[in-house]
Amino acid sequence: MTDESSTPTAAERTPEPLQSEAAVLAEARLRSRRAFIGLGLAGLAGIGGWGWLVSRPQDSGIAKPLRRVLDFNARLSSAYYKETRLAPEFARSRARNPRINGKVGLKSELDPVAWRLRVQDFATGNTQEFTLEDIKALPKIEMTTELKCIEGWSTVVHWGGARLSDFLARYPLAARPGTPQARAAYVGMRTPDDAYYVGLDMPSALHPQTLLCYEMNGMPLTAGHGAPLRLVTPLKYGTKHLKRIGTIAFSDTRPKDYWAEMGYDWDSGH
Ligand SMILES: Nc1nc2c(c(=O)[nH]1)N[C@H]1C(S)=C(S)[C@@H](COP(=O)(O)O)O[C@H]1N2
Ligand SMILES: [Mo]
Repeated sequence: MTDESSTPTAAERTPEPLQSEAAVLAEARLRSRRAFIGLGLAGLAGIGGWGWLVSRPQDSGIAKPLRRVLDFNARLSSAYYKETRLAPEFARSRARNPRINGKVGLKSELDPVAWRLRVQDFATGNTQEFTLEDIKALPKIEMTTELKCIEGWSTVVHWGGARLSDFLARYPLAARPGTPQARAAYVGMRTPDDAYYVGLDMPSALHPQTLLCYEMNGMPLTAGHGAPLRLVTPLKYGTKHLKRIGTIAFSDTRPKDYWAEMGYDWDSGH
């Protein structure tokens, strides 16, 4: 497994990638190496009977221990590649305002002062609340990426926000009880009214371009685009870019997903 194998080829790249891609990629490699080691330790713990593998996602439907190990190895490599693949980034001058698309969960008025991000601790089940200031206190990341909708349109957008991975490093709420270096397998997010909801596998959630965004094209998010905080994850279709995040929770089974329930691919990667 060489580093070169995970670098996008010229053909895969869309025009005008930024130089910063190299820096982001280097960081992604570093992070995925750490994740690789972390998953390896967690795997050994499971084989040793400490229960990690047993508590892995049920949708794998695997019964035999050997099968578990094989499947585990497959997941390990898939996690590695997911984290090192990057969506192309564009010159900021190409950014436009996307259309407002999808208003499920945005029907009611939202008081931005009263809003809190509610995150359920995987280990204890307790809910912790965060203000937008808490999110803004994390390192600010800006990126110009393509928002692709399954309906067939796409728009280059300049986003500003915090990495979900930085949030989960600062607040280890996804940590697995007893094995804190390992995390829950999935992240679920919902609007405050629970009307729209998405699920992400943990490698996608920890991807360096998966952001909790509070700015679009240099301006605070508008209500229609998901104020005060929305998800942006440019390796996936727009369906996963949940606007107006209310709640985040972690699980070992796939969280429910609005568009997956309508028959769309659960991962919705592209
Ligand atoms: N809360 C909520 N978030 C949502 C949706 C929705 O209906 N409700 N639609 C999704 C879809 S299908 C797309 S393409 C993007 C569009 O984001 P935009 O309105 O900022 O262009 O939002 C996503 N996030
Ligand atoms: Mo969409």
